[in-house]
Amino acid sequence: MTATLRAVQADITTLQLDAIVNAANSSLLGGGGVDGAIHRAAGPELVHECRLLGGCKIGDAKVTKAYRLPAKFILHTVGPVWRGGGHGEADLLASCYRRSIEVAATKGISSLAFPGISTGVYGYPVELAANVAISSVRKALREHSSMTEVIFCCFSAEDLAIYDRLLNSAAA
Ligand code: AR6
Repeated sequence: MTATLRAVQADITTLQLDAIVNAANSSLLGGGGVDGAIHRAAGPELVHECRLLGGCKIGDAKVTKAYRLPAKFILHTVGPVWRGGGHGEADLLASCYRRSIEVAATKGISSLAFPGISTGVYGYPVELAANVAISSVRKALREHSSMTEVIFCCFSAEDLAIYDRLLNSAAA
């Protein structure tokens, strides 16, 4: 089966899919941006479960339940801080997308949405990050045929325009 890959503009906490991905920090204990929004919407049980996970390395992903969210699970991944691009940022960011899909597959998750990991507080330029995101997801989907729907959830219209353009170009 080929998964549908598309971009939408939305608040990721509202999406009714098997799972949403959180752009967390390595403590997994919450923060600002999408992480803060997810913790607020999921409720306080989420941080209790996160405390048991012992943190998460940059480029890795861990899974929790989604509590009060419409989704069933949350994949928590930790993106790299942008330091100019010469510090392995692209490989680490690609790993976030790959590991999220790998961990999702172990839970039988077949639909999930990603935010623009690292493109907020962590400063990764959006278009460079979107190229990494799209190519990493396409590659991972070739190995996880149980995944049927992957959404790139953009917070702004500008980010959505970038994703739409890249998804429609053969080079992405
Ligand atoms: N729905 C979808 N996307 C959102 C939402 C939302 N509700 N809120 C923000 N975004 P950021 P990072 C977008 O800063 O760069 C946290 O404090 C936002 O516009 O949330 O990976 C963590 O604890 C941007 O495109 O994540 C870490 O310390 C994208 O989500 C640190 O920030 C990611 O922005 C992680 O930084």
